[in-house]
Amino acid sequence: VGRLVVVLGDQLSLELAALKAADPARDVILMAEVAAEASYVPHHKKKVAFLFAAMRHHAEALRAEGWRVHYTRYDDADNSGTLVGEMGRALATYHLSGVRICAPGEYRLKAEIAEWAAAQQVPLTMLKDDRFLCSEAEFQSWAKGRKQLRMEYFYRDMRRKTGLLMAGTEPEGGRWNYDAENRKAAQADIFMPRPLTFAPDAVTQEVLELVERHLPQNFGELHPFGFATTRAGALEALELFATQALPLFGDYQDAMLSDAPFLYHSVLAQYLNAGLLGPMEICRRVERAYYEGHAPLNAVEGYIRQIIGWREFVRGIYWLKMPGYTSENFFEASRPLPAFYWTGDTDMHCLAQAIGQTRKEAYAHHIQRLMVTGNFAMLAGVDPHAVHEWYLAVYADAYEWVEAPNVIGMSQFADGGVLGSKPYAASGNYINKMSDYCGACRYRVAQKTGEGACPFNALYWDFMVRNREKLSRNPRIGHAYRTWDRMSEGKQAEYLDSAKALLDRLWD
Ligand code: FAD
Ligand code: DLZ
Ligand code: SF4
Repeated sequence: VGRLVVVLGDQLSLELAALKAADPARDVILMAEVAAEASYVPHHKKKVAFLFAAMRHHAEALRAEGWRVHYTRYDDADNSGTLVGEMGRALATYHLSGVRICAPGEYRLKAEIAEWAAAQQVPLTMLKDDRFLCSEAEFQSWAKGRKQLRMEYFYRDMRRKTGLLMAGTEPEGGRWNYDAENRKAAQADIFMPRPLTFAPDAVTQEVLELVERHLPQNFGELHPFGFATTRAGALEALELFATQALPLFGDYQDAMLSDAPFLYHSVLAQYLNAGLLGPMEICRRVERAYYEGHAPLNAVEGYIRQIIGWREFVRGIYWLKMPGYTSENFFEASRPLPAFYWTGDTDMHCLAQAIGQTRKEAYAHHIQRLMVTGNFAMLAGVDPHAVHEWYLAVYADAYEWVEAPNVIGMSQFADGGVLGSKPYAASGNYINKMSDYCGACRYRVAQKTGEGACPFNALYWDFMVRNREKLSRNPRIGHAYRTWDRMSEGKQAEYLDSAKALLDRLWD
């Protein structure tokens, strides 16, 4: 008797471990579009459309390879609405003996499937997802006994393990990290290649109509839709990035410009996280650009670090800390998320830009996520769980295993310093340095307090003062409190009064 092989919406790879272990003659593959997955947060319409269209194309690719695929469409009359419901139905329909699946990326779904199988007495084989370079067990043994978990040391081990940018046992160029050469501010007249866009084919068109019909309340704009929905398209997008944008990726990695949503970023995370591309093939392609002399070492090293360093590191932290990680709240922040996070309707130009492009593209780059939307929510004292649910909904690349450590840990410091060593709190000055936003803003970045002052300025000090007890022992923050203590009482009161006035207005 054959088995049911389940392929989840973010497991769209023909190399998946669950397929390698399966038998096309006897086993049946299940793929299912279900309401439970489409609605556990109000996912961006483009995210759902991308995933469903990519799932449908992948089902075709599997059939072309000789697999028998049972595919549940979202609007099938007998769709039970959950993945375990569809698994139960398929087991009965095909008289199969059990389920084989690669471990889901999210704790929630992994637990649900395991509980269902135990309750139904369905034999379940959950395989390690070998699309990652570092397994959960490897990360745990790396983390064990370390007082602090720091990405940089983990990253060096990943360089050694993969051999990427290695000259024997030494790092290429003699240094592990070239960030000192990165992080330039951008000017509006630099040339920027746009990421490739793809005209929807008939399969994708049908999905777009489905999303419009069934998920009209979800966040974001569905049209125009230009994501690749096949592996071939994703490979083209990788090629364009490696040849056009990569050379300046490092220089402008932290820059922000009005109406330039992508700059020199790769916009590949949605393909990588869904399985259309693999981390090593991306890194090898990028590494080749260095050895062939097309891209400098600072760009190539910086890019590879994001994938084999940060991406693997945050996944390790996720599995180390779950369950419970998404409820952490170090600062005990409890305010609701301001409504403009959903509409983009705010006079703060930096936030209007970051949220506006998020609505349009289901995309914002790292510094927008960290230093604009993330920073503001932390300074304003928003409940980190609400912030987490927003990020999980609005980005095409968002799955909890990668989103939660970035939001709860890196951006909100809600884990108290497991992932990062200090909060990424910044006043308007940082945003002004790294962007052209402030010149187009109704607020004045140089004005610290009072009507017309940049809200980040007073909120920054309010945040620091509010959390002094929790932060003052942190050696990387002490200097900020020394600055505060040197201010006159009158100045301090102006900051705190301005912040109070701003906070009183935020939730009107
Ligand atoms: P590039 O800038 O071109 O970077 C290359 C690749 O490196 C990305 O595709 C991604 O795979 C990887 N990468 C870079 N930084 C990180 C990081 N910090 N963690 C993990 N991978 C990284 N990334 C997600 O994939 N999904 C998320 O839901 C997500 N949520 C985030 C939330 C916040 C608050 C922050 C600060 C960051 C978040 N990130 C997330 C990380 C990063 O912002 C995105 O990976 C990146 O913006 C995706 O765009 P890109 O493909 O153009 O990336
Ligand atoms: C994100 C998502 C969505 C929107 N829809 C589906 C779906 O209908 N069917 C499916 O198999 N997977 C979907 N996914 C991806 C899953 O939520 C993802 O596999 C888990 O979150 C684990 O990472
Ligand atoms: Fe943002 Fe302040 Fe600059 Fe306006 S002035 S764009 S609110 S940082």
